[in-house]
Amino acid sequence: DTLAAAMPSNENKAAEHGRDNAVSPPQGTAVDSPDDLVSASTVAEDFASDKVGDGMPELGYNPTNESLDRVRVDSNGQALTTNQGVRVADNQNSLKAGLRGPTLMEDFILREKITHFDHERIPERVVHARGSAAHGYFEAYEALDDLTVAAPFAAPGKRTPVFVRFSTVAGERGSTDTARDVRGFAVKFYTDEGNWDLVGNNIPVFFIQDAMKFPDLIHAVKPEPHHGMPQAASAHDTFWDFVSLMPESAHMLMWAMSDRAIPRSYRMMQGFGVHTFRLINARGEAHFVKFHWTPKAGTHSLVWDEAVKISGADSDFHRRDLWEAIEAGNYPEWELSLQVFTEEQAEQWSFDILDATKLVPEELVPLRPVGRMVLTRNPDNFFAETEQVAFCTAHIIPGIDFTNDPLLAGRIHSYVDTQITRLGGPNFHEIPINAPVTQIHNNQRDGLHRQAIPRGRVSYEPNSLGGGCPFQAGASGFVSYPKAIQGEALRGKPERFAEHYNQARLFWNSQSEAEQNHIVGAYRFELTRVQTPAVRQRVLALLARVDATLAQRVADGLGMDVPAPLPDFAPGSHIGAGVQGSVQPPEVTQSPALSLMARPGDGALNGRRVALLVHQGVDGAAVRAVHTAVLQAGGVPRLIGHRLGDVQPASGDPMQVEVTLETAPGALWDAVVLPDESADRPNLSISGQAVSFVQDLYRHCKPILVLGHSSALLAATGAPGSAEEGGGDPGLFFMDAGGKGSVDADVMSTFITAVGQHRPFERETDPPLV
Ligand code: HDE
Repeated sequence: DTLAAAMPSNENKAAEHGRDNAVSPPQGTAVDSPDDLVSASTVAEDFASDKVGDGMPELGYNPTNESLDRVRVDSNGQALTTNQGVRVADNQNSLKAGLRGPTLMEDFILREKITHFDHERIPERVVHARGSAAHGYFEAYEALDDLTVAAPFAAPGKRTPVFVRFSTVAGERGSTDTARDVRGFAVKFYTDEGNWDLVGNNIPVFFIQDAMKFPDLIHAVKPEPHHGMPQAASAHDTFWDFVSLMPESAHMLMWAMSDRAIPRSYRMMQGFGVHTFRLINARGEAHFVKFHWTPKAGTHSLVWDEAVKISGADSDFHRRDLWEAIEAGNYPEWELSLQVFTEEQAEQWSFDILDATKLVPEELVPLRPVGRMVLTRNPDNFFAETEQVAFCTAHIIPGIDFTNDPLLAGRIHSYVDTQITRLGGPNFHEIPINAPVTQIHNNQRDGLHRQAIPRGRVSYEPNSLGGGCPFQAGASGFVSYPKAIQGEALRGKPERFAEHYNQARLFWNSQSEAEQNHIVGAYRFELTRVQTPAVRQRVLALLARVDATLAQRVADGLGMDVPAPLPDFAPGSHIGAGVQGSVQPPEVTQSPALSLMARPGDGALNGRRVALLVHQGVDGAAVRAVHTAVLQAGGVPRLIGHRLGDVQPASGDPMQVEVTLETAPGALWDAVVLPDESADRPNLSISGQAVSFVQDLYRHCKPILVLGHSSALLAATGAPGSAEEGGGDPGLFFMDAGGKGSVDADVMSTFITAVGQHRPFERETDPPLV
């Protein structure tokens, strides 16, 4: 089918897409050199940086693949073997004493197979169990000599291979992708100075200030221990009980109840290092830094009703989206920016930069773009790569160092520790996906699953028998920043940690109207699920301290009165006044950068999915024209009908229905194109399935293009504006194509632009009209 053949595909994996220029790996061996993999120069041209010119490794090729090649297996044309490499003659029948007799102990082949199977599972991650990952590279725009000696920033155009894993936090390994949750954004840089893991989230702050509270937080949000419900959801009593007793979570809760917690795609969310880190330059000077990843495709989200429906229709929604984009050669991209500031600046601020519940407003410290990250290759094997990858906040390299953030301290301990259980021993760094591209030399020895075979008789230092090797690197190795430490050992918090509401309010004040509506809706949904009235009450008291309107609107949704605000214990507040110092007023009370709308992205369709509804007698020429336009704009057009197979348009060749209304309901699409259908010759408009398909797209504020002046199908949904020319709805487009085969280029391009801009929220009402 010509329409299908026009779909883009990943040049790195041409063979898997049946392309002519495919380079298939030689049978039974590993994939060969990078040169063979990059078939056409098109990849190189498309992805050469406009900022830095030619990059270092082969473009479109990920150098980590090279180190993984030694373990990559391709069984094409090969006979089945045991784990000892013995060819297996019969893989159907166990060895028996007579055909109806007992199975023999002697059957080593059966026993090996079953034994291995019995041990196939490993423990899932305690948090962030559900995730999806991809390979790619980071490319520096410029040398950051003034700030850091960190290897990825050593030269303009320098490329460092990365492996990136996105995740939800609360759900189990098989849970749904579109749960309301924080998303993990973990990047492993395989630098030439060793591995650096930047283990961040898509939200720049956290629920708690001190690692001491992390197990409590996670116990509260995970399924309740007596009955194991609910899965992958914060909408239950124990979560809200805990956070309402921990007012420091007020700020993060605002983010978690916002559309940030239901991203449209992993490709359309920001990433943040969250903690303040340090950058160290060659002179040993330190600057504070916050890390920001900004998606080229912009920051875009789902709406809640849609997220819930997607959960049912495709619980792998984000995993599939990431996979398909990369397979299609539509490589996701982020820009890395830094917020760099000094200790003196930080001293002046009303908040403490060691407090992970606070962000540094961009109005105080603007973002400095320093490079970009592109994901170019899907893993070959989910378990070997995505499941076994071990991110650790303790993995830093020369040029980067920690701060005293008390949350970070706990993490530096936790990540290595948890891998030892999850991956079965202290040698998880030897698993190929975790191994640095630099050779490891030290005197650590043995342990479960050891791979390396260290030579010689020396495994201690100092030694003379090994010529003193491996030797200490001195100044060319990792030197901890000599930060001054003073004071007594005590349990407590610094003064500025006591203020919890200014930035929650800042966030609320910085949201667009639609985003504020969604926040209210999210609190209402979650608290309606909460069964204990006193917990609802306490959350309202917390919200009352953040913003009176917000609290009132949520209370209205719950049929409750707004209680007195929670007491504020911050020094200088009405209760704490005169007790101990005082808290300054916030520097910034509105920050447009905190709205998702602030980063609309490049406006391209970026793999957004456009449904073209078809039936017998449809205007084929118009459908084909829209298909082409969507494809050219970087979208994914698919023909949808009641049943798979051919439909005969009014004129021209038959067209193939690729997806059915039943298997891919409306919530899965970013926009829809409705065929010209008049009331006197009804087709899809008399199908309840088609009507609810379009209703969902309407309700979720997605662009709708009607081929023709009006549509019986749209009218059947009861949507306002379904009459001719849309009645002012900015997301409804009517295109005169009426069988003439010509399309209105202006309407087409406004429709495409609207899809790239994501959602016209003007249509939204609460409750929804349709
Ligand atoms: Fe994690 N976290 N975390 N976390 N975290 C884990 O490590 C932990 C925190 C984050 O894709 C675990 O390998 C503690 C903040 C991501 O594999 C575990 C504390 C941020 C991932 C762990 C935090 C994160 C994890 C579970 C508070 C954003 C997934 C499995 C002191 C900056 C990485 C594992 C991947 C995973 C502990 C708080 C991000 C148990 C103790 C803050 C993205 O070690």
